[in-house]
Amino acid sequence: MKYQFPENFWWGSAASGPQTEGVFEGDGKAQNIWDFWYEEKPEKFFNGVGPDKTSQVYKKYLEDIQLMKETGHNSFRTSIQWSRLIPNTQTREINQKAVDFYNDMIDHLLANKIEPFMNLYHFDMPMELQNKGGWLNREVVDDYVFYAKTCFELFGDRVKKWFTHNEPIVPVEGGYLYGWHYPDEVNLKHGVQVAYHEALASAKAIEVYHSLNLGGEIGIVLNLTPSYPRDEKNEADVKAARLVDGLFNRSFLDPAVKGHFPEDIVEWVKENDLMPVTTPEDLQIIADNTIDLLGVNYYQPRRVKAKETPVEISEKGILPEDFYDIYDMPGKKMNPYRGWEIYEKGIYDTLINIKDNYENIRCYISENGMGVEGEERFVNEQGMIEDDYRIEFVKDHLKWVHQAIQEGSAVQGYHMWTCMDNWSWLNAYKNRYGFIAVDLDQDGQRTIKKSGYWFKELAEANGFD
Ligand code: BGP
Repeated sequence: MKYQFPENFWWGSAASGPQTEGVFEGDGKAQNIWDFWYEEKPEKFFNGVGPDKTSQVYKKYLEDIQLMKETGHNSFRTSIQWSRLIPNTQTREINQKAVDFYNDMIDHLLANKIEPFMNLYHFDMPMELQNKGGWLNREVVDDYVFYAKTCFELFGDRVKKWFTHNEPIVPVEGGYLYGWHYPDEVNLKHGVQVAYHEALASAKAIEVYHSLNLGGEIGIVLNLTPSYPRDEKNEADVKAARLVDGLFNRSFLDPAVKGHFPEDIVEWVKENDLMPVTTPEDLQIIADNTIDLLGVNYYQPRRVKAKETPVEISEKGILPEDFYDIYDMPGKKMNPYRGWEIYEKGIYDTLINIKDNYENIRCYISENGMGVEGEERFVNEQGMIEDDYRIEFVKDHLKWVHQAIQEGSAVQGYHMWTCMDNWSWLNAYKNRYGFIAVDLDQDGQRTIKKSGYWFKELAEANGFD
């Protein structure tokens, strides 16, 4: 069977500033929460590798753009680093070196026929702003809007696809529940306030973007994790799965597309005394400024069952897990390295949900990928990593994307996580995701993997057999 994709389908990959650029003397970048956390607790990071030693894209971007061409990219997403562009959040002075860097990268991408998609916030709160509470502090929403406007004005003449956040639920989970992000608190009430401010910041940035009439589109990138009940006939399981879907997916998807928070979740938040501080004007701004385009990151499903284990509420207050249990489904297919289930049909279910329940808004797969540890063992005699498992993974997901298109989904493209192996927060370089290998011992030397060459054929044929 031939899987042919619509004309002008976006083929490419995604990355982020903080995971790729690196920190160099004299670059004028200020600390963000990752630079700070690494300085404070380097032992938390896999093999002690921190955000300074990323893939050196700040220095190597010209070479990298050629590699993107060689791997079939017609589009590429990264993010601007807030702490690079506006190092001093008091004076709000712009770092000209950052402007020159992003300008040159954007210009070279365009000259090589690779459309730049630009994200604004990818987990990288400037440390100065975190010191006043980060997303917990309402003032930071205004700081963010200033940052967003600055980016639109500087780069919006050429960048026509913007995203306000990448996976805004993750800073909530990571920073306020599960300890993967600074400030490493356990406090759901704070988490709810953070989520609210992120959603508000997104709507305000969209308002500014549209008012500037730059002729492009703006959206948000969400990690939509379809929630499946253990047993569809068991009401308690279904109810638990619905709550989980509300907390982790609809909490951002609904305000982004429909302009309001989901009623069942608002109720739940009220019942559990977690209401954030809001104003009626905020809710109007959220209602009036919905997205043009949705990025969907899809890695894994969530399997859920009704709460079976006893709930012990600690002094830290309630947690989402007090209301459900994770269902460890027997026989599920796993990526053993990352510990994530591989469920290809989840990408289709997500796209169909968007088609049926979210106005079939224009969307694209903004991340999908497979992190594998120890890929050196797949290097062949020519020095190339033969990552056939990754090719299979992509094909198996694309078949379902294709199916969704047949059924009317407005999905516009597919971006892999990621272009070249990059630094992934606490996991650092543990799991490699790239089309292109990066050798940290050889000054970040790049080598295209088998999947990278395959992706070029895929993009050129706009499909595969
Ligand atoms: C996504 C993030 C990326 C990247 C990826 C892989 O959620 O948007 O920034 O980190 O996941 O994550 P990990 O390294 O945790 O496997």
